[in-house]
Amino acid sequence: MKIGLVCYPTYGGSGVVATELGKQFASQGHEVHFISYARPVRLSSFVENIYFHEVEMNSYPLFKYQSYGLSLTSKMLEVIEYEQLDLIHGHYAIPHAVSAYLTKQILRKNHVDIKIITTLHGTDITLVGLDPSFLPLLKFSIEESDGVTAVSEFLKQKTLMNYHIDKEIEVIHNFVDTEQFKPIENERFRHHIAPNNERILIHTSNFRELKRVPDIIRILDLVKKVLPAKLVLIGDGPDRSECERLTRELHLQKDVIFLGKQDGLPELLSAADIFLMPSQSESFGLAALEAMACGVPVVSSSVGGLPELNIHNQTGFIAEIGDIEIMAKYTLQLLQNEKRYTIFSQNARERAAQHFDTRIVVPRYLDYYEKVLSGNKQDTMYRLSY
Ligand code: GMT
Repeated sequence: MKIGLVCYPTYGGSGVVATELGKQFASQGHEVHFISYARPVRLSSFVENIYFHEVEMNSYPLFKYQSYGLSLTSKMLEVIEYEQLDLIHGHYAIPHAVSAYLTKQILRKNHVDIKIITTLHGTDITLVGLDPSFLPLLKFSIEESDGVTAVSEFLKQKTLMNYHIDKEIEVIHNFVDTEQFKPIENERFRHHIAPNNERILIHTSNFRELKRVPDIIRILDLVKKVLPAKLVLIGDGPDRSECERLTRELHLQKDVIFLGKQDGLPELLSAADIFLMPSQSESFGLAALEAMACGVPVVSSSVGGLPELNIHNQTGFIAEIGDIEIMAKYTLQLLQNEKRYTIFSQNARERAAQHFDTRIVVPRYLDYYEKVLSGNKQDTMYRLSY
């Protein structure tokens, strides 16, 4: 199959899912064409069968605001025609589903029928798309997609309810390569972070407000009143400065380690004891899944799709948004009971491997592609000129 994957390239779950999906397809012999404004972060080196097409932004004095959606449409038209793609799969609805719709209409005029699939990831539905100015456009472009998937049952229901969408939505959860994300001994890193054998809490995100990273620093503060602990924060984003300020205010400079954006996540996650995710909104929680695959139990909020991943009192604990006291209490319950901790750690790893492993979830996307493509009775006809 020749597959076009359209995604955001930066730190963020949707780009990671698209990239890992593309790598898996390519390893199975499919030809994958990524379309984005930059090379996706997890696609740092050459991979056989993967091609990358950069969306160029043309500037012109008249255009005070450049339109990424239009530039993306032009690039999609070009790639579909010249590479003769079978389908386009957009990750994150805005603006990918809108550009895909426009592309489809333009190609139709040339008797080319390209199938478009949209995967809804989270804030495209729960935040950005709800803006009254975006809502009708988003609803329309989702309804016009040939196939729509959502990364959790929660997100599916939210989409059907908030947008009054009359369409089948297939739930395909996030996935993780459990041969890559697995418990890995990393004494050097552990000793560097916690030289006196302190317990290690960890969090990875893009530090947006909805991740509630300041809550994590406050949780560390409470945990430290009972036992020695450190907090490793991986990633970067708008809230980082506020988090550094709070760290100073609470006199935790020596205990909170800001690592910024990092590669080599399996080694770093494996060195930690607990992964914290107190998000305000989370459609699934890919970062938590990656930690679980490394055998790290998760203490999270109960929002969105998190309960579909993190099973309360088995793989970790869930609590109400903002309830940092209870999150600290749950963290301590695990850290102070070695036997219980070991069971939770094994449960977390097992849940990741048995339900969300790449080898289980990726074939579901391929099956879904086949289903959508088989709705196409006519053979796709390619014409290179308009
Ligand atoms: O918030 C992020 O981390 C980025 C965002 C995205 O769409 O790029 O992530 C969303 O997609 C991930 C992959 O499907 C999900 O695991 C995250 O839960 C989801 N984030 C939110 O819903 C806030």
